[in-house]
Amino acid sequence: MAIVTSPAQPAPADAKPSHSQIDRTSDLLPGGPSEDRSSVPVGLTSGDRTALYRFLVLMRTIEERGVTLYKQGKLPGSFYDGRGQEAISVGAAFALGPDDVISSPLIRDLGAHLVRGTDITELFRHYLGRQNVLSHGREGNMHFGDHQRGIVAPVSMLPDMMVVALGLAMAFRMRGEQRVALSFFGEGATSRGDWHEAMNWAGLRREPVIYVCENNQLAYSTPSSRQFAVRPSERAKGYGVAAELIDGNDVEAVHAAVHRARERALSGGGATLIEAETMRMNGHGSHDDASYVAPELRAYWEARDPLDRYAAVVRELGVDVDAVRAEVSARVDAAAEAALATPLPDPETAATGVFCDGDPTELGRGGDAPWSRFAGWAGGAGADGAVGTGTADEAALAEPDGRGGANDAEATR
Ligand SMILES: Cc1ncc(C[n+]2csc(CCOP(=O)(O)OP(=O)(O)O)c2C)c(N)n1
Ligand SMILES: [Mg+2]
Repeated sequence: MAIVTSPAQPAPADAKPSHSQIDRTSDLLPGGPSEDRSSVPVGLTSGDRTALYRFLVLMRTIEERGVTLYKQGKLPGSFYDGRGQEAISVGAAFALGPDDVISSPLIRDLGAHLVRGTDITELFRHYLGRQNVLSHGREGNMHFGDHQRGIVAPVSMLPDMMVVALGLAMAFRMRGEQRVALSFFGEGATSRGDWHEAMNWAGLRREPVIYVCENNQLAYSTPSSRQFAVRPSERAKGYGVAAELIDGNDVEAVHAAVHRARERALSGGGATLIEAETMRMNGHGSHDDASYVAPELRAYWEARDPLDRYAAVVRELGVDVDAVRAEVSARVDAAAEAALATPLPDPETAATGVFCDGDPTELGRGGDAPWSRFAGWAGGAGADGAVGTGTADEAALAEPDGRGGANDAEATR
């Protein structure tokens, strides 16, 4: 039987829209089928919700400071941030278990590092090119990871880390380990060949991998309407990969979708692509004023700011959001000041650390993962309900009200 792929009636010669029509703002606004979203919160305690809010505020506050430092000429290169997209990396990382691996957080995904407990003074030292444990002052962008925290450092070629995540997932499946790999990437990266190769293999072999596509409407200055005819979550069917289109500005929707994808992966159901719809609220980097973004598009998303929306949720729980913001702001101030007072690396060390010295460190720390809300259930370091115990930053984020612990009555998992 013939498969008809073209319309029965030929399109009139003048039907092809012009670029100006393609680029009209209304094409970029959510509506129609994309409004069909699912957001079932999974097992979040009030302590979890408070922690999620703090992580959102922490990411926003750190990145606002980064932009300021760049504009003051104190931060070399450029600064890349995820303003407006905080709910995605925070919500996704928060849904992972202690053995799961992130490969990798990219330039909009600082929240994933924060959830796993990266020290924010070290982070500012890294941004500023000072001596630090993350990159030793070798660069100031987001190219760092932490094997002990189960984070693989990214390379810039997009979306190569999808393929690395796939390899990790294959290894987990072949070894019979109950672990998943999660990869972040933008919608622009789905136009590259590697995306198709990774999706094909993930679907074919039912790998335990979670792909989180951040559809922030733009790839540098190119709108999605000039990137592809079919959105990534709809394309997933063609590869045998489960897909969800979600509201990327709703941290609990992101958390729930990643939770579902993880359950699917661990039960042999294979890969999931989550397309999280959002908006990049700043330029591609701080050097880009994003003057090509229509003001009404920005206003539409500003009214759906993920922090404002979640502040309304946690206020209902009795959280003093102003106090959280003030506390986070003070911590970020202190971290930035400490980083500014840190010396640059010794030029004599420029060639050290280029190649791996000694044995590679283990990827992830299993049930001893202090960052994981699942650690308590696994009998690990989180059993006291703390977010994490590894650093002063983690301790400052800890909530004493039983977040994620084994005895928490609100936890449904
Ligand atoms: C293979 C490849 N080509 C080009 C680039 C340069 N580049 C870096 S970010 C970017 C835009 C990516 O857009 P998207 O994937 O939508 O991510 P976003 O920046 O919106 O988060 C480009 C073209 C790259 N890093 N890798
Ligand atoms: Mg994009």
